Amino acid sequence: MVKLLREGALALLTLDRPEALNALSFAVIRDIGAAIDEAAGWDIRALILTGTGEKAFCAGADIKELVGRSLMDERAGSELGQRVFAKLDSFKVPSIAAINGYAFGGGLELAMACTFRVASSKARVGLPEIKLGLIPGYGGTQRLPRLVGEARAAEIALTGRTIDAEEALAIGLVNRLADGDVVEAAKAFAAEFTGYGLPALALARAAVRRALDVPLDEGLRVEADLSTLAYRTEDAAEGLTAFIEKRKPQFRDK
Ligand code: CO8
Repeated sequence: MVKLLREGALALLTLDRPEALNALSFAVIRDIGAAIDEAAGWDIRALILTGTGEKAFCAGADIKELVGRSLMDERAGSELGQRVFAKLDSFKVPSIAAINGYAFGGGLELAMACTFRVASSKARVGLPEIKLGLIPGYGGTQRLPRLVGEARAAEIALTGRTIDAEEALAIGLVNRLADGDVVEAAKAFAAEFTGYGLPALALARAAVRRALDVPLDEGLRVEADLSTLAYRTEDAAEGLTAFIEKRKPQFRDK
């Protein structure tokens, strides 16, 4: 139900359940977790996620599985999704959701757990859980405000309305719109950062991720610590020397 491929420096994870618009059954969520664990052992510089078919990235949690569960099962289900999606958030290299169509509910939550989002012009996203009498349970209420601000996030979660690709770009929910094939656009986006050293990429990501979690003075302390760490890398010595010698740096991920 999930395909994992390696293409040079990239891993490509594809949700492969087109007959259900790539909906997230609990088995699919477990498969995503296993695929992320497998990709973590690969020598890669970015991970791209997408969905099979023309129509959907992912239509959300498998609604048919959500009926008639116990309170404890419901909580465990939410925690499973949160845990698996957190693996993306903390994955060793940046991840990009290539949103090729619908990304609703858990599908948008999956995309939001990625570092970046690229959307096709026909992408449609939203958190429609409210229409089912539910609320998001895979991180949506926490990650959406961090991306688009509290007022917009509340509006999106409380109305359950559908957001088109242009609006998603305008509010910062996606980073880029794809002119043509969205996976190709995601690969082109990845190429903008995969040439840099992995230590600096990881430190920059870690510092930015802390920004909205801690008060400014603490965040600035984190930045001072992490930027000092960056100076200590061999890549920094190479980058600074290469600038002075007017040549292209050869980063070695050290
Ligand atoms: N779950 C299961 N099956 C689905 C889902 C889904 N989320 N979405 C679509 N499907 C299935 C349909 O049942 C249909 O199957 P079948 O042909 O066997 O009836 C097939 O996929 C095609 O779907 P449609 O015929 O509906 O296709 P349309 O193009 O007409 O509509 C839509 C596309 C608008 C995306 C529509 O399918 C839709 O509204 N889907 C549901 C979207 C939604 O509400 N998603 C949120 C789900 S809730 C959620 O994600 C909560 C996450 C956290 C919960 C924590 C719990 C532990």
